[in-house]
Amino acid sequence: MPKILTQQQVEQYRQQGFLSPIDVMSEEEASRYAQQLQAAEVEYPQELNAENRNNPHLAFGFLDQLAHHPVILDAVEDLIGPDFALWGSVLFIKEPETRHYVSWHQDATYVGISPHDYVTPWLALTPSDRETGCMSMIPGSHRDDIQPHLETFHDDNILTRGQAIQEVDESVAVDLILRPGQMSLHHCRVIHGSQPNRSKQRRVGFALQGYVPAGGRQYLGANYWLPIRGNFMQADFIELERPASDMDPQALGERRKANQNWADILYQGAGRKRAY
Ligand SMILES: O=C(O)CCC(=O)C(=O)O
Repeated sequence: MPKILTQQQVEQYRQQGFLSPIDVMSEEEASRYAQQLQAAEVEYPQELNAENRNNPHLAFGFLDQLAHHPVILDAVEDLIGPDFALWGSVLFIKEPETRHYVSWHQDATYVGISPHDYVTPWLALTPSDRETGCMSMIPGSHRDDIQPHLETFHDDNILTRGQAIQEVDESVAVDLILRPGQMSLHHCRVIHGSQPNRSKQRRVGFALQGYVPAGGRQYLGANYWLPIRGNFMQADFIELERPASDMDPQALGERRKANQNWADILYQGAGRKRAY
């Protein structure tokens, strides 16, 4: 018996590789989180900027709260079962009227986690629609293998290697339109991407990337995990600490450790490396 999703929604995720929209919180509450984020960006510009947006939940209490939000976790549990950990998080921010985009890709290509049964909730803190550059998904593509990705390193591409799948039937793509406080959930192998933000407002999404069920492990780098529910950890896994308060030295250390591990994993074998 699912906790908050309907059986039909669980089935839809299995068939299509994504589910959207799911209400997590009110628009007002999401706007308060967006304001908190903006205040933190002003106060700690070295820790939150375009080149430093990975794993902020390890250093900021309000983002740790989102990573443990009961609605998000109940939906995740409905999709992957009661035992899971979080691998990491990314703030996907597109500033107003900018050219930044995300090319068609499958998350599982470079992240080194096996097996491919983990899920990413993407929570909108501002409106995410066609004008602001919402995500689009190719239904059912998670049932295919990993496709060849061309590493473009294009300046406007937000992805680490600017990796892009070339052969995609865009005519079947589904746009995931979210109001602030709603989330989508996507499978680690579904093909997805997003267009630039043509609007006059920021588009802010917080991706919890991803929640991994028991039995999952990292095979390209260290097994640093934030246990979330049930039993996930294995003997050689290392537990990450939650932040006791924003930016405390322990929390910063945890985030640096996780980010260094991510860089080692995400750029493994790459011809070039960017600053994020
Ligand atoms: O925020 C975006 O536009 C893309 C995010 C994405 O690719 C992801 O969450 O896996």
